[in-house]
Amino acid sequence: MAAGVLLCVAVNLVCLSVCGNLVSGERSFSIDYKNNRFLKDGKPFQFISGSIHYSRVPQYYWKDRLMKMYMTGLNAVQVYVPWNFHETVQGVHNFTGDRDLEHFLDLANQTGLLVILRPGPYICAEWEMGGLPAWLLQKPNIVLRSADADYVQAVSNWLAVLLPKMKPWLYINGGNIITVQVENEYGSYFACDYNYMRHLRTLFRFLLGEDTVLFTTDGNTDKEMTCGSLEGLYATIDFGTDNNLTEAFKRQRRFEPRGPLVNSEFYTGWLDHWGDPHAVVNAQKVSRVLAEMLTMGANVNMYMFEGGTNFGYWNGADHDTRFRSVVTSYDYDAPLSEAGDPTEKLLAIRDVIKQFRDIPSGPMPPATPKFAYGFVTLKKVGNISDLLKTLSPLGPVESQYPLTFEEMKQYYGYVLYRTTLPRDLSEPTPLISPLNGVHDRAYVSVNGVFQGLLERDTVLVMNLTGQQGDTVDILVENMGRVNFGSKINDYKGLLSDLILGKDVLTNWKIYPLDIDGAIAGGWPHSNSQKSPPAPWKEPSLGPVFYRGTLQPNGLAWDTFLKLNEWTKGQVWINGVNLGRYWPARGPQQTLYVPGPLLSTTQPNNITVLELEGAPAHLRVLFMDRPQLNVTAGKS
Ligand code: 6GJ
Repeated sequence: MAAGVLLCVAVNLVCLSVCGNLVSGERSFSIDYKNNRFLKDGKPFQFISGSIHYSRVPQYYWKDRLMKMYMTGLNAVQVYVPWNFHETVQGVHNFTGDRDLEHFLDLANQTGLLVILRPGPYICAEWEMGGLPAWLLQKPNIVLRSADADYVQAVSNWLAVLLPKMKPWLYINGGNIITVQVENEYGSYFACDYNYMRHLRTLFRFLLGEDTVLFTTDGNTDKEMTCGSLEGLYATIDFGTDNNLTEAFKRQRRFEPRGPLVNSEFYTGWLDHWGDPHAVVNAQKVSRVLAEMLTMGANVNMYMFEGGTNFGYWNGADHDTRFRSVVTSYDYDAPLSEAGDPTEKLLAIRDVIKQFRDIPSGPMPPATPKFAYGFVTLKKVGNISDLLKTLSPLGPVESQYPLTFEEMKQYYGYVLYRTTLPRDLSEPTPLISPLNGVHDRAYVSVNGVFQGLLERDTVLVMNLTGQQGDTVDILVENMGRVNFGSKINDYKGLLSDLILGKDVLTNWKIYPLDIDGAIAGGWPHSNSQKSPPAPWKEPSLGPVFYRGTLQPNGLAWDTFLKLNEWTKGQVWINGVNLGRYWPARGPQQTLYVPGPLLSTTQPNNITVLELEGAPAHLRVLFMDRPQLNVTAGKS
């Protein structure tokens, strides 16, 4: 009897180690180093995945997008978790509504999609500061993405909140998360701090358990793979359509001689910066290279599959030779458009996947209906300088010298800096930030009259005129913090003194502006908070608020807002901050308006902050299609 029991136990142990829990019927997901593949429940598994960012799609559309991804034949989705989206204010965690990550995971599970989770804590993603919360910059000279004690403490506190929420969602625990990425392309960061990565590995292991498949992703160079990979974390690589596949996967093999081939970010498109041409990637090229990788047995995640939108102030920026802010649309020329519409690229990808696995039978869910609601004429509410009681109810902070957004403990949007002219300026007198310290755009008015702007790296001087004692208002806009490279500790506001002629401007009144809070409270549409009618009707230059209403017509369909001949600003509809517009630069000319945010019965409140100059007609247009590819001067 004893021998029989021992034999049975021995067989079980052998089977468990070779086949992965077949015996117990438990769920398992692991790496089969012998046969260079993943195993799911003991069987060979190849993921065909697509990236979707829940933080860029309103919750009411999550199921729609996931269903379209499933019907394309994907068996997994790859998801970033932006730390600053969930802990915008230090110590205050928000996982509700559009931030309800577990609801998103559940919808993916219901749809039959596994999840590749990428919780960072840094994620890049053309997201504000690469997902890191700006309050980290409270500590001057903090070394982000390193073993810096303050940074590591904040990271540990965050992951101690997030990862226990994720543990039940692990596939091995009954959920749908099959693998978890540690950090993001760490090899592309200057610090190359192995102690930081070791700390993350310890944290992830402790909080998720020893059996989770943890991995890293790095760019297609030896240096990046060297600094980004770490023993115990499976090293994967990312590259687009213009790379030599054999060479790229040979590079991955140099770091993972055994195990599955994985391209964690196969670029199906690319991002747009304001002022650059709209980026596109050829659909045939994408489908051809995808077919080649799947033929090699590689696991592929398509970045992006559904890009979505940088609502509010969530866009990031790049800083290579100069600061370049990412546009509001994250369409990315992805297989699903920003509005979730299937494209020719999606159909081409589906045709490829059909060659490798059965795809679900049934129709591809169609594009959501779009409606052209037509023109709305806005009315002027007032100059931002005249609205400070509403927008900055606690009043200004007084300081001899300018304070940054971070010192003001306001991290996003706009801050108004006010001082007075130190002397008469009968001749145009240069105003400069000698250390290029305007982060990122400053709109300058004297006694409420707009006189021009300064822009980081681009417009470093402007001329002022006026009389001693005149009020100088400088509205500074955070255009999004750098999300890639060594400049991610991207402080905002007036980072250095402003010099006017020979004078250093001092004695500042600095107004943090809670525009979103005022609008959420009903301003400027509600009677109780309606601003007095502007003394004049025609638009004026500089930062001015306008309002209007889109009358309901019984439909709440997606639409696209075009601000033709407007210059640059921000739009809110029914209290939702749709993001930035900048038709004067492009290439984005329309803002995506998700239908469900519109009312079918009540007037839809439109609020526009125009920063430079509105057209005389004050009209905006709701169209039934997007326009993302018209760059200024190149239309
Ligand atoms: C990835 O690295 C990143 O992991 N990536 C891009 N990198 C730009 C590198 C410039 C030298 S562009 C699109 C993606 C996402 O940012 C992703 O988060």
